[in-house]
Amino acid sequence: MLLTARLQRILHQIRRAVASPARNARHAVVLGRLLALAFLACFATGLYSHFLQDPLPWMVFPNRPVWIYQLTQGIHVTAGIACFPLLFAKLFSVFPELFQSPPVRSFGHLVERASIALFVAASLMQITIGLLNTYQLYALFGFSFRLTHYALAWIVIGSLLIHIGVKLPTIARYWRKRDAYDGDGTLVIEEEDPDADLEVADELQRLTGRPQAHGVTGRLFAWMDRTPAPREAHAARETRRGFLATVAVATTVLVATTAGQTFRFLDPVNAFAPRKKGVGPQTLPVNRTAKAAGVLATATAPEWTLTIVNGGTREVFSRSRLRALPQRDEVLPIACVEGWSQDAVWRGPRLSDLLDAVGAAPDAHVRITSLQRRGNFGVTEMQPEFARDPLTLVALELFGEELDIDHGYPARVIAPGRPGVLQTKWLSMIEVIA
Ligand SMILES: Nc1nc2c(c(=O)[nH]1)N[C@H]1C(S)=C(S)[C@@H](COP(=O)(O)O)O[C@H]1N2
Ligand SMILES: [Mo]
Repeated sequence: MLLTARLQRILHQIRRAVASPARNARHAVVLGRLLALAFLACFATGLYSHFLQDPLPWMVFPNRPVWIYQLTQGIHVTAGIACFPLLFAKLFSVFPELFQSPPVRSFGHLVERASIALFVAASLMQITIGLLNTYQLYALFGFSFRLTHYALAWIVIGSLLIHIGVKLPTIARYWRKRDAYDGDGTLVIEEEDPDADLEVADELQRLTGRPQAHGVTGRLFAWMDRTPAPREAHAARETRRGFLATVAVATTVLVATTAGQTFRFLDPVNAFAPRKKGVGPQTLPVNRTAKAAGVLATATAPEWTLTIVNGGTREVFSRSRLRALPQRDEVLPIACVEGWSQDAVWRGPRLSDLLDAVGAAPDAHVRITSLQRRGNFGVTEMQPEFARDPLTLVALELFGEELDIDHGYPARVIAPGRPGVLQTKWLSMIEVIA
């Protein structure tokens, strides 16, 4: 009993010590709304990206506008980056809640705190590995980035829904600004569970012989003496506004200086993104070079051919035979899962024409095999909506020049609306699989 009283007293004092006008339920709701928006945007665009790479058999994907994946993945990575300042600000604003006393009031309260702990841990992990991935550091993880990110996404969204459900009364109470502030702009604080806190305060008063302020914002009450002088109320207001302004500026600057890797109009101020438009061979960034993929020798071999297979039918295309086919010019973006993207002008025969050469059915799925033997992206699959898209090319040229070896020479796939990982470079074989 004495021990719990002492623990409660310590918690209570910590809470009073860390209380601040910037730490309040209204801020938690304002930041929570923005975070929920960012998380939902990341979740939806993340599912889209995941299923493009791992489709369920019945799934059919849109291929127009050609930049659809550029947009969804740009939103995914940009919203994920915005989560850093927003999440830290949110944690800052609810920090005193960590020291609630009593720490556990009921079984429901225990579940609530556990779900929030899970949510915080999972979302911190999620945005951190996501950010590392945009710097291509996933090789450091020792686990599959995509599967981990996908599994965590469900944990984040599930615990977020529980969190929103649990906090619904607070969210509703502080949703509208005019309900959260009184006539002269002073924040109105309502205790979530005043009885519990009152009990603690009474107990402490009994123990210490001194009156105790109660509540999450106990110190605020004490400091304002419940009827704050105008100067103090003004100072509290300034603190609150200053905090929100800082978060807004930090988030805006961070987004503005990184989103240029996706959104062209922000390219001039792209200072901190891992990628910059126009930087790379033939002015296009490269993820994996021919050297890293181990294809330098095979890709430059004069006897290189591309084989198209449909069951027993096979056609072998040398470079000159590919060149003899009708050539198409298409402007299509490379849109990497890491968030960078860039439009480029590609030239080569239609994949559809090559599939016709072996009599492939219009609804055939195909497997695309690269010269690359190591790594994950050497073999990819393509659904018929992409394989038969008239814009999908086996590209031989980029920006009017022969493909650079790092962009997939002698030939690569380029299709609209697909993640960069599926735009296979250094082609060797294309087979009908179903
Ligand atoms: N064979 C092969 N193709 C590949 C890759 C790879 O590692 N191996 N990387 C992919 C990825 S992740 C991207 S974003 C694009 C990048 O194309 P670029 O290097 O021409 O810009 O190529 C894709 N094609
Ligand atoms: Mo990529």
